[in-house]
Amino acid sequence: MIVVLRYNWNVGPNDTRSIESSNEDETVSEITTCVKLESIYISERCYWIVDGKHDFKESHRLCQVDDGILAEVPDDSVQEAVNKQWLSILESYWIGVHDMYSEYSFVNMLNETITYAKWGRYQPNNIHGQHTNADCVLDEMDFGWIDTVCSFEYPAICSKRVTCKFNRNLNLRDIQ
Ligand SMILES: [Ca+2]
Repeated sequence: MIVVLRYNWNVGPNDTRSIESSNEDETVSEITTCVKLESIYISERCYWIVDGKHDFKESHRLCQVDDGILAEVPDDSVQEAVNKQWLSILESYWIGVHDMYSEYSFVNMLNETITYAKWGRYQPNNIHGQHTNADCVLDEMDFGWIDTVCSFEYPAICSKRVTCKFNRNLNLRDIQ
């Protein structure tokens, strides 16, 4: 007899994963969660906010302390979920996008050229051309992304890539 077992687990407030197995001897369970307090899971990443306001580089360092980076925003689903979660509280915050290395060539904190952006109107513009060091990107409520001066102090969002892992120590028959 083939028994199909389905297990569901929550990896975030709106994200449920499931696994199926036809083998009772297969041992599977999910162990990856966003463990940091008040972090949320979106698009295979955990997101959380940095305490206080800091400049861009210090914000990134504080993300790294918790094994993350200044936040990746890879697509609209992440942009909208992060905004919904925190913009009403923070109004604006650093995300992990900058053009420090080459003007108007924006990369993330992994030095990957960004493939998604949510620029506000007339952005990026080096603060209307008045600054040549407006190289760090802020997400502003009701406006979108702007490039501004990296030494300014703002709140920040961090992210960490996570993948679902399977713990082979638990037998399905034991957890039915
Ligand atoms: Ca710039």
